[in-house]
Amino acid sequence: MVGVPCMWMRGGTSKGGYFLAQDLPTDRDAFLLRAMGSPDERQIDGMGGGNPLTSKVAVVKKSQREGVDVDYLFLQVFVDRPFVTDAQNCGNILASVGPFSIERGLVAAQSDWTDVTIYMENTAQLAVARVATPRGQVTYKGTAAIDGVPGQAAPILITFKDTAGSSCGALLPTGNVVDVVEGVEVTMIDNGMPCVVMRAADLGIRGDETPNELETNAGLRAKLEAIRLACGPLMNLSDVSDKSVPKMTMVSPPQAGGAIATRTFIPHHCHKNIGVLGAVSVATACLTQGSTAFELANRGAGVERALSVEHPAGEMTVVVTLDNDNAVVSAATLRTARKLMDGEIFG
Ligand code: NQM
Repeated sequence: MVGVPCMWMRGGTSKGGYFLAQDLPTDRDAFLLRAMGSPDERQIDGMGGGNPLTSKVAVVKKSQREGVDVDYLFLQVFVDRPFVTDAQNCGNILASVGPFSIERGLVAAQSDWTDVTIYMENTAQLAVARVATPRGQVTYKGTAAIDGVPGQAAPILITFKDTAGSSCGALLPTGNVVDVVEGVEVTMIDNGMPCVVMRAADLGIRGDETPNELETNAGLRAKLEAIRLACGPLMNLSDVSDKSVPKMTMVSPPQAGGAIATRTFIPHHCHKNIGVLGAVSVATACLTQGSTAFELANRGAGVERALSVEHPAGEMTVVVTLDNDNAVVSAATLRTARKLMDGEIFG
């Protein structure tokens, strides 16, 4: 049996396998399902951790594009279903793409920081990740902390530009700030991640429940899935039965001095935190007049605003820059990453 070179890494609050594109076999999806141990709730026969956040893959190659260092394709390997999808991006797994690219020799490290420009193939957009490289070597050690990850690590600042309409073709794919779907007012928005933003109260929850409490609420799950299936075609995502988008975010007034409180289904499990681009889209909804989040949010002021998006394990701060029309033109967030294993994987 031939092993495939692979690095296992934590990126932000997710983890998964990082591959060079050239190393993946031609039966890529079947191989990845075997490697992760899917479909199986526990993924006992593979590397996956029995949760969508630990069943993720990054495929990276040197870019041929002008001014771009590497191309990154994100793949979500479903846990309990035999699917691999490229229909979403992932800003958490993105956090380790910079270090991985330097470690694999695709990008030359500078001293003391190396900016890696990454083309995100899933959505045809760019991100820049600033990686700590003291004396020209990647380091994962540092003093930055992010909620949802124990301990401290080197900071990785990620900046996104022009993410509006990443998968849906427009920031507000229906052309409306609010639509009523299955009797619930929703804001369908895509500023890097297609999200359906709903008031928690309209779904009969408070908004401060634990992910476990929400996952065991069968009525809520059924309602969210009915709304999601109806929203997919309206968001230009066509039939989303076998896709991991749109994400379903329920918002409520901030509970810890932040901008907004969130609980997000991604889409069948409740996120223990919130996705990076998911948070950028929700922060954008907070700043979009008339949205389901607008009146609930502490929106701050000025052309540059730090919005603290609260989630079950703390918060994620999204720094947004606005243009004269108050539209979000760029967003930045802080992540950390760690190399966990470098070796061969067998599928
Ligand atoms: O929204 C989970 C994660 C994500 C996605 C998901 C993400 C993002 O936390 O950019 O990071 O929503 O599937 O890894």
